[in-house]
Amino acid sequence: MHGDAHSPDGAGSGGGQGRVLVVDDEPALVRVVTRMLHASGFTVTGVQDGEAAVALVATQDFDVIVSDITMPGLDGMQLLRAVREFGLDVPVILMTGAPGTESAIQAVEFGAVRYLVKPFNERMLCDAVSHAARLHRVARLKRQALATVQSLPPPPAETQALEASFERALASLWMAYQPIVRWSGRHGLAYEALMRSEEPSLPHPGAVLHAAEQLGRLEELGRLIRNRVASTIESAPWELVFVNLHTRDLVDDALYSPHAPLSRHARRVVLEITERASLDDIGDVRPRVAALRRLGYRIAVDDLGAGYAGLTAFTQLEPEVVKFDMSLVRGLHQSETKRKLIRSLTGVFRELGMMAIAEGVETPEERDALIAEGCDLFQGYLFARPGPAFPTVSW
Ligand code: G
Ligand code: MN
Repeated sequence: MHGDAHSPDGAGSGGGQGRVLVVDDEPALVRVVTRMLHASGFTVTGVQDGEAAVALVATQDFDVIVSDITMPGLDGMQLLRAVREFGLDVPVILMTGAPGTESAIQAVEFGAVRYLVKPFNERMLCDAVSHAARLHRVARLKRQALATVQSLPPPPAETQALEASFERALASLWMAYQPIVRWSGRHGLAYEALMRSEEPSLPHPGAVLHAAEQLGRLEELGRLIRNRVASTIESAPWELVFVNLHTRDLVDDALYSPHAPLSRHARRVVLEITERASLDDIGDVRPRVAALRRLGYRIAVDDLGAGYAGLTAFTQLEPEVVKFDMSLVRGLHQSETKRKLIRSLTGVFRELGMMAIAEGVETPEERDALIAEGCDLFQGYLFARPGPAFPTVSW
């Protein structure tokens, strides 16, 4: 016996020369074959019918199967077929008193390794099984080689560091909430959920998102955010919660599942889709957005006026809500151009029946200019900074 048991591919692991399954309806033959193979260093399991053999190969690893052809119930040929249907490449040796040509052809088709014609002696048996065990080793090594060649090169140190940062960001992730208010009536309308993390190397939400993008983990991040919001939403004091989606979230099946934690609260949720990113890569935006509406979600276009997205995205989304980017709001009272823009936009969105929210309102002058131009829904540091659930408003 040589060192196969300790070979890196694990062939014959725990079984010396290998693990053999012996199948024959004659108990005496099972005993004899078992004794012979055992003497040559194989680990042997013996069973007396094809059904038992199928059950075993489905749950255990064998290097070789030695089976009688003619058995009551499931015979050797059917066993061979079942093994191949499992997708197993374990070699099968068929024992027979008299091999017919027909069954021989069939057996070869299903990958029987060889026939052992009874009666056979110990050497013939052990040679056949050793040969088959080696073939199985080759099959395993080929699979490993393929996996090695196909697998991506190990990530460079930079990616590993980014991965570690991202893991820490996920572990320390929390949701901040910022009020959205209706000025007339001093009424709290909604909270926008904003991702925050305590990871210093990813100091703002954009950095966390960028890391997720580079690591191919946007889906995971999006789900975590939505599930966090879902677990808090019941204690939200006002009607609505706004949740930012990454465009990639639009192709995550989990978003559309009625069983997803956030789906159960969809009627209280407005999903924000930013104008900063293009929707061109998402082929079927309309049916996706329609599916979200069927779940009960409403849609907001975020950062309006800041993006490169033309009208296409806007018409595809047909949002219930639009949010003016803070660059339009900043210094509004000092810019006639911005005032005109806000006035026209507010007017047209009112005609379209869409809610318009001004983001990033920082000063009373900006607020008053917005009010003068017909805007009534506000979000910004002037009213409340984002904070742990749920900050109160300073009017
Ligand atoms: O892309 P989106 O509009 O979702 O981003 C909102 C971001 O703007 C949040 O990170 C939030 O902290 C920030 N923010 C909210 N209100 C204000 C504000 O009044 N001024 C500034 N500069 N940033 C704000
Ligand atoms: Mn937003």
